[in-house]
Amino acid sequence: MSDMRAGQAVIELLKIEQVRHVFGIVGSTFLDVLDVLYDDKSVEYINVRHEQGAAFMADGLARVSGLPAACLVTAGPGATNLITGIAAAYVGHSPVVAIAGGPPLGHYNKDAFQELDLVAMLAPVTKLSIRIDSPQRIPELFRLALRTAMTGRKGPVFIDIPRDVLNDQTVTAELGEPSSYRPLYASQPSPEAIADAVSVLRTSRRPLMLVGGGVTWAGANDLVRQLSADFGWPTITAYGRNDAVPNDDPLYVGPLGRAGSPEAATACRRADVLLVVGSRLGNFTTFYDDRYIQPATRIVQIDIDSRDLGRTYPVAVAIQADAGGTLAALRAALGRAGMARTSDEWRHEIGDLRTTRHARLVAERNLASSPLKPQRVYAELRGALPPETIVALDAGAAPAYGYDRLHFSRPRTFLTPLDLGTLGFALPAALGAKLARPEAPVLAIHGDGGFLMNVQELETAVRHGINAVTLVMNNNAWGSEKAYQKHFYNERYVGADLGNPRFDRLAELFGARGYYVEHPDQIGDVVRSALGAGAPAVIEIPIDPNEFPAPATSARRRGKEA
Ligand SMILES: Cc1ncc(C[n+]2csc(CCOP(=O)(O)OP(=O)(O)O)c2C)c(N)n1
Ligand SMILES: [Mg+2]
Repeated sequence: MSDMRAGQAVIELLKIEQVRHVFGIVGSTFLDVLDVLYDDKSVEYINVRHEQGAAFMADGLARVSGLPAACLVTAGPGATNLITGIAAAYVGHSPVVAIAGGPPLGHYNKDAFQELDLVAMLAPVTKLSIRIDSPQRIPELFRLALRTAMTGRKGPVFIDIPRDVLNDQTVTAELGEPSSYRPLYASQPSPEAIADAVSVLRTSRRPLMLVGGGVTWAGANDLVRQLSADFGWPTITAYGRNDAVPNDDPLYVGPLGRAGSPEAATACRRADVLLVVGSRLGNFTTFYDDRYIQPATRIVQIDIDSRDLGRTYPVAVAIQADAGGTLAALRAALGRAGMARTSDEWRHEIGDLRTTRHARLVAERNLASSPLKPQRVYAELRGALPPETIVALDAGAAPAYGYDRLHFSRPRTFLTPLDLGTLGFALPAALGAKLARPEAPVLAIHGDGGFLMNVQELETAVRHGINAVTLVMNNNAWGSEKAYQKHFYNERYVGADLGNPRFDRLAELFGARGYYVEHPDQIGDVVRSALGAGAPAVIEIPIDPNEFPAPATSARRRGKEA
């Protein structure tokens, strides 16, 4: 046990969880915490330009590092500005610890300055939302928050600390390791569940693994590859989870779902047993209907959380456990049961789908329009990006072409807004990613609309020396929404068009590097030099304003789809 100031207790409790960066904007409610960082340089306060940016940065850092990440903001608007980013972390199962300093305890329920019921406002987008109303409970309640964020399905938590709980208070705290207050061991599957899964898998003729983000959180990516190699099972990935499987694996077909690969969709329709590992089978992976998953397909679903087991499709076997423990147990049990490799016929079918996809993407290198089509931009990026590159995609049409067109080699290198479709996500998420892995090249991909939603964080990047690169495909429109008006409202455009400054010059005004590229042959060189520039950089590429993908979410699309 030792005595320390309350602000120091907050920092120490975060440091135990390897938190090295705290994101936010300075506010008078929590200066006791910030003051600790004047002397303690092991934690850096990344002071941003809008709290939404802080939340996306923390989310990006948590997704890339696998560790909890923290935001520290002030009461009222400081905390409400976080909400969209915290919602993104919630949808992304990302362990962000959001902390807001609040009005003094005696001012609650008086409509005081910057007083809002933040605990209620944050509750629906967090796993836990609490107020700490006595200094002595800071250690206990921080541990509750960290346990909640890091256990089972991970996710954000919110802590409201009234300013007088921090000001000049002393806390007596024991600073034990995480193992003293939260489980570090994975939950194992029941032997009966494994036996049932084995009997379903043994009857399959065309098994297919659908690999989701839970595999990466469980660190089970290698096990997926081993199972696939042992038994010849092909793999596809869930929406936005392309990095869960090395994309050059000969049995990987592609990403399923919205803007995904048609070949992965074909493989899914052909499968008779789907082994779903760490995926919710959510909206943009499946659309909840039978366009990919056929009614006769039997599903074995593995998830850490019972909430999503059998939630959107009936399952033959539901296994609530860690993906790693389950795949290891399954592999051993299948070996004991003498499970044969899947047929040559199925593997050849998969090989043909891979060949078709490859040829389709290679052909896009010949798209030579001016302005460029986004498809051509991705063809050039595939050749230019080193395999360890981390890519953050924004929402929007031009970024969406990337779901089927980017190549991933290792886990925790693909960050997307997932089913929240949050514009403004990519640039700040990329900054968080770069802080987590400073040695890795990091690229954010934006449309012009989404880029300007958090462009102010370029200044944060310059000031803190966070050298991520942002590529903006500019069609001077909210293109993805304009596409709906084009396809379903006879091109009657309302609220769809935008005007923009030159983004390369805007970047330079911020003190970042700026590049403007019109010719496809220059893309590779510019991307390489921006990634190596040792400074934050923005690359603007004007793109064809009439190139829209068919809108994806509408039921009206069904009839038009291959
Ligand atoms: C915060 C937020 N506001 C609005 C939307 C709706 N929306 C989705 S895509 C899109 C257009 C994006 O435009 P841009 O970033 O320029 O990319 P483009 O589609 O033109 O490639 C809009 C407005 C959203 N997803 N998120
Ligand atoms: Mg646009």
